[in-house]
Amino acid sequence: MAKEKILVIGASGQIGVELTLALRKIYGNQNVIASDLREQNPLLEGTGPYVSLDVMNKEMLHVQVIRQNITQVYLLAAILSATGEKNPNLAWHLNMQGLLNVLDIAREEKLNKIYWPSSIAVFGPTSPKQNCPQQTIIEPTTVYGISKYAGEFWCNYYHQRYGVDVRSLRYPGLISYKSAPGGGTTDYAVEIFHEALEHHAYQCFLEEDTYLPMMYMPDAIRATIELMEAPKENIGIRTSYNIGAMSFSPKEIATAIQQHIPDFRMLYKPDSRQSIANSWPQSIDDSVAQQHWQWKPEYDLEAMVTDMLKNLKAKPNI
Ligand code: NAD
Ligand code: AKB
Repeated sequence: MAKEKILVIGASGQIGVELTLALRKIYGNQNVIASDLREQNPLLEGTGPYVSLDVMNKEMLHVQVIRQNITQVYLLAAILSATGEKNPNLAWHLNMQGLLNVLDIAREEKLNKIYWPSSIAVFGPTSPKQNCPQQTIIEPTTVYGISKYAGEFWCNYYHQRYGVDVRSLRYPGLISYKSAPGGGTTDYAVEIFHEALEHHAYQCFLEEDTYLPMMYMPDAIRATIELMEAPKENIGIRTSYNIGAMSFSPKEIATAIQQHIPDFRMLYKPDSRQSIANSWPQSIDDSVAQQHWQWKPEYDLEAMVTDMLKNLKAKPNI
């Protein structure tokens, strides 16, 4: 493998922690530089270099890329759906300008590869609800979804016009035990585990029959690495690939948890996140990713619930 030097921006977040650790295993600890606006996540401490970095400060970002001989950037800094609706201007600003800063530097410094995640939030109420296809009507109604859809076309533009090898996945809601989620509509599917173990009860902010596309973090990390390692000629989609794994409702995940914690009780008190969830598809068609780079998820609802509870019981302080 050619020597790569990777910068992960937003490394202290829900995905960043696990992706940084996975990349360090592949490329070597010293070759993966974690960076974030906030302090280093404790799980990253002692595993490799960390720099404090604001992706909005293009000059400082450029200096770091040159100084550290960076060849690849994974850009994870963003404001997610629920937080974005509280401050739409800030969400648009960070989600767009952060991406444009990275794409510009990638073009100028001829970086090898860029990774930037999109989301199932690009889809809106007019997209198909079931098995939502790769190409379909896309009319997002959240600022987060609008920023992701615009971002996808910026990636496509920088690829076509400047040859930047930027790759992207439309992640579903991600479920993980190592680091907390950062302000999304699908966060209930992580919170539920902590509350189930601690209090044997959870008050869900979505209605019981709200189906959403979801994925367990190990599958998301593997998908990301498989996409990034796929031969260039296999990457036929330069906006962003649909990927799927499972679809469930709050009621279904509660029932799956009750198989392990029989007295677990679920209460429902929908809030403003309900309308965001209602605007998204319930399940995703990822057949294009399957064809282009052989994507295949491993975890279904039962396997994910079993693994989450096993890990959270073993390390309750995570
Ligand atoms: P997160 O909120 O947990 O982490 C984002 C990180 O970016 C945080 O640690 C934050 O401190 C950092 N950050 C914020 N502003 C920054 C700035 N100006 N400069 C540098 N760092 C900054 O988010 P996440 O869940 O890890 O998501 C990462 C990416 O994946 C985002 O683009 C998100 O839209 C996308 N995504 C996530 C999910 C999910 O379920 N987690 C689903 C779909 C897409
Ligand atoms: C969110 O809920 O905002 C994220 C996402 C699906 O992009 N988890």
